Amino acid sequence: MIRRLSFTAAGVVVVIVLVVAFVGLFMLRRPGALEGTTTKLHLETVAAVGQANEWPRPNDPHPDWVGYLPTTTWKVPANSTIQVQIDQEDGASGLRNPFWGKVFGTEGGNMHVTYFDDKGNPQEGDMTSIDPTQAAHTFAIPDLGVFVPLLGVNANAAAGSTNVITFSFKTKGPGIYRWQCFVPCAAGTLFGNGGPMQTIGYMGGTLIVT
Ligand SMILES: [Cu+2]
Repeated sequence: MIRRLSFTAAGVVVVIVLVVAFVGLFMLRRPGALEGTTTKLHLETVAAVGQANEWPRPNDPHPDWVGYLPTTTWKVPANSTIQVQIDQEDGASGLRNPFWGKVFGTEGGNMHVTYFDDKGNPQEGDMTSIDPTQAAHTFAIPDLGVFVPLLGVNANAAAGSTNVITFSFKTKGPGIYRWQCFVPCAAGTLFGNGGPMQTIGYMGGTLIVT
């Protein structure tokens, strides 16, 4: 009887240790916030965080996940204009809802994009929308009405090419605003919406407005 009890107790301890390890190593582990408060966000979107050009994350627990880099938690001032540059290195996954191919909530209602055409030649221009099938990711802060589709790198562009997307938007009062990608870009997960789409530090995060 005592032996059976001690087996049970040992089993319970093992389960507790595993749960704590799971929570600590996988659920709570996430990149820290960008240091300081800034009005300029410079970000990189990649097909695999382990192969980023600008901000590699060597010890990331999911090196093959899509992600925004260097991190997805940013501090910005209230009632200010925030300038954003996104160096977009991923190919297109396509939007399930074509509505999100349109730009909303940026200053001027548009974005500036440098990209590569079907012949692989560099192009640039202001855009108010993109072909929804050509979206790699989106930058969206629903509570601020900001939605920016990020054009995927053309398959005919040279390997390692980057599209550069710039735009600005205005913050409102202090608070914590959730932001996320709306492209089901998590290849290999259910409907593309698992893994990095559900984990802070990859395709979603928080805008801390102070
Ligand atoms: Cu995405």
